[in-house]
Amino acid sequence: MNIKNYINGKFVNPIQNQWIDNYNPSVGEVYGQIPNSTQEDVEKAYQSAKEAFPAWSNTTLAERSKILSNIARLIEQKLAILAEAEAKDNGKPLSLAKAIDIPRASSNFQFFADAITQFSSEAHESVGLGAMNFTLRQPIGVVGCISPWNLPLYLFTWKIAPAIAAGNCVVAKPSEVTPMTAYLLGEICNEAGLPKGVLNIVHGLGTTTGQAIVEHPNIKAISFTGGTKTGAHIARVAAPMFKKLSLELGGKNPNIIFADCNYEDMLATTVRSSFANQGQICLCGSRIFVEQSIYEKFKKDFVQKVSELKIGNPFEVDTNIGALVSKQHLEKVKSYIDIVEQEGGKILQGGNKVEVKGSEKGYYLQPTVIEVKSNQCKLNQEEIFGPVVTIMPFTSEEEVLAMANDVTYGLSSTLWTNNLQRTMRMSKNLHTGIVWVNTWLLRDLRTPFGGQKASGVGREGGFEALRFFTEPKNVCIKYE
Ligand code: TXE
Repeated sequence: MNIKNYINGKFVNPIQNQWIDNYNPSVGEVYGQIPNSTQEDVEKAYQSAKEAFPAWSNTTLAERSKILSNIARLIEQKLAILAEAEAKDNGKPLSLAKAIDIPRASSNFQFFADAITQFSSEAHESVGLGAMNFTLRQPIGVVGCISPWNLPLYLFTWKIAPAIAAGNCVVAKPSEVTPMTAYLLGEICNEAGLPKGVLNIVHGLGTTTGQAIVEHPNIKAISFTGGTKTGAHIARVAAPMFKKLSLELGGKNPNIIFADCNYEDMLATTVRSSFANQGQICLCGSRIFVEQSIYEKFKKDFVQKVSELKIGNPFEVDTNIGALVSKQHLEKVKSYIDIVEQEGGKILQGGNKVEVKGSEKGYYLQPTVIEVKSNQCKLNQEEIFGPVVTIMPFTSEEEVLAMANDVTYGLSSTLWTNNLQRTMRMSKNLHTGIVWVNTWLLRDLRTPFGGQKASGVGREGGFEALRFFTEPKNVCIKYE
């Protein structure tokens, strides 16, 4: 199954005719090829976007809103096809793609179809000076959107929807590891009536295709989600070009559990926040801290629940844990399990690769629970990004707050307590861009989304996203 680039509303081969294998991780086999686009392909995509920009940026908000709603509706209509494509490309359970990934991709477009009709600006009267100021928020022009392999269509559309809603035209690159649903989005955009050239999708490696987008002199803003190291590289390339940058990077998120929590709710949600999407979500609570008085009980109950999770082929209806996204990622995650002893840890559950019947060559790993003695160990300091969590006890708020904040990342925290004063104290002092209290991954798309420290720069979501994708201009008129 060869897929093509989507440029100027058409599906085209890469100019240099370079291709990369596309794997189905659940069976460990190549099932297609994707373009490894070069700078020439990116230039062609840029030219299409540039030509489409004058008309698109002058399209009425009502017209833009209608087209984005069409895209949202068509994604919903094609849920089954898109979910199957996602599960095949990423290895995640089909049930998860159906319940989360694809519906959220549709919501991303519907949300910004509505938001753009409500996005306003400010005026400031210079009283006594006979002057009036108003702020224009104009689209930037051609922008670049680069997304990762963990939530492919979900994160791809989370960038594209606000970018085009705000009147920009886009050169977008999905991860080369999970290109399929991005490819299918092209046809949906044509069917939805999106004018050609407004969205262009180029496939290929980050170091070639992604790099060409970031260093293109006229692509004036880059919205990126992916690894922290890659984000730092992109910032080095883009900074001297004074491009606007939105960087959503890795996380090493604390899950802090006090004894006064709603225990059953906490336990069920903690299994999800630990292992959803095989733990390949930057928001997963990968460092679990439990108040001493319930630590032994939690340890026993949590290990029991984790042992009941079903590892299987993503297309089996009762699969909870599918395949990891690639062989190299499986090896990377396993390399952390292999150092548990030397890091002073103890594997309480899991830790082994799994051979799934009928999918023997797939990339499967048991959900793994590791007890650690110190927050300073590599297992608590580095993003593993797989079905691996650590647990350790704490005895006071001060102690757990210090450990929670003592990492380079600052994306999200989860806090389980019913004590209001403690909730406010902890929420105000946790160094993360998001704090979930008595829940996890409950998402209101109006809220600012993103992290601090090594988890990135800038925020996505709601009007934050529309501000990122527009340039504010102050117009000051003297009339007296
Ligand atoms: O991200 P990459 P990957 C973390 C997680 C994971 C690590 C690598 O730790 O193990 O990042 O994951 C493109 N110029 N997260 O491989 O490599 C690349 O082609 C321009 C957290 O997915 O950063 C892909 O499209 N683009 C994250 C995208 O960047 C480049 C979710 C992400 O690739 C590039 C996923 C370059 N030089 C991984 N190099 C989160 N926060 O959600 C790569 N790319």
